[in-house]
Amino acid sequence: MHNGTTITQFIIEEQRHIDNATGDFTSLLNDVVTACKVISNAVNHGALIDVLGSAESENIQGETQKKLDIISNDIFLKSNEWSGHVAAMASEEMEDVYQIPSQYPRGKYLLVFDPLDGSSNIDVNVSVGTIFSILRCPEGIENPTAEDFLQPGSKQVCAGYALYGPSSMMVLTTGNGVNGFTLDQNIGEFILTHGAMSIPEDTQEFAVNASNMRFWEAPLKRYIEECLAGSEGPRGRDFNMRWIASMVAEVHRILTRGGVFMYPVDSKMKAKGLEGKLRLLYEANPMSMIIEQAGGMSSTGRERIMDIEPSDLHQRVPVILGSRNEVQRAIDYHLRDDAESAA
Ligand code: AHM
Ligand code: MG
Repeated sequence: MHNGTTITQFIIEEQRHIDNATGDFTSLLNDVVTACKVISNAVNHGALIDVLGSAESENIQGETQKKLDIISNDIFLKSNEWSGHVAAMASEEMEDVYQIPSQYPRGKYLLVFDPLDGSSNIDVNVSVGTIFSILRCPEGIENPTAEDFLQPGSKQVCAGYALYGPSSMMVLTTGNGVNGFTLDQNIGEFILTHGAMSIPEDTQEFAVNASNMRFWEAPLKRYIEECLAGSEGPRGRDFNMRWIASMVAEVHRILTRGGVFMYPVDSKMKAKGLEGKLRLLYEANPMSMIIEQAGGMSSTGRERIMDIEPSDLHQRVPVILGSRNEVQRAIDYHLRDDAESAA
């Protein structure tokens, strides 16, 4: 028998401190939590319910979709369209903004999500997750368009992720610190297990897909080469490397024991006119809010991610986030390199 704080209790208690709170936001978050429980259940059952493998379709980014990408996207839409709290939704898996069906009332929030991040891991039974972000719908807008979603990350009302790993967890911020909840499968509730999560300032662990190293820009190459040189190199200490290829799992590790995560822009992407791999609205902004709220730092290497004014719903950005002293060092290398090239 548990007697811990459920996520619902936690959210309601947080909202009590906010003047004029109507309860809309609490209800919206409850629906998001429900969606994540349903996705968690589908991920857990995997091959038993025939949800693994490719769907043989492509998303707007030209990436092959997994069956679970589409199932998770539908679960998110269906869980959140009916309540009257959401004005419109946008997802990594959909080209256009999702309008609330006409039989339902519209609310004051915009819901943005990556329904199943890291889904290339799903068939090999490695952790995946859901990432979400909540924005306010601009005043007076009845039918939100893509433009209404183009708000900098600093305007997010809430950001969170669900991690479907050895245990399912939900990690959440509403701008007042970061808290983690573990799903108790027996009672179907997320219970507060990781209060006030915070990221150590220093770390000896980095996460990057090093197979792309030859395509990177000079400052990132320098940063990683110095880490790899270990105690014999300029850093004078050994570093450890991890790469799960699942951003949610990577960020969760950093929130738990520190580290730095990097998905830089490289010359292959630039040749295709892309500014990175990860998406600003669905991945970079929500994760940046969580990382900053836990005392970490998040940057493209040249600017704070949450300051970027988005220009496109599916915009991509380079991402460097985690323990602040290492992120700051990577930024310094970028800025120094830029200054030298300009001189
Ligand atoms: P996805 O949204 O299509 O799953 O892509 C995002 C994922 C991140 O979770 C992860 O950090 C990265 O892609 C892994 O990329 P790679 O396969 O190049 O290592
Ligand atoms: Mg993703």
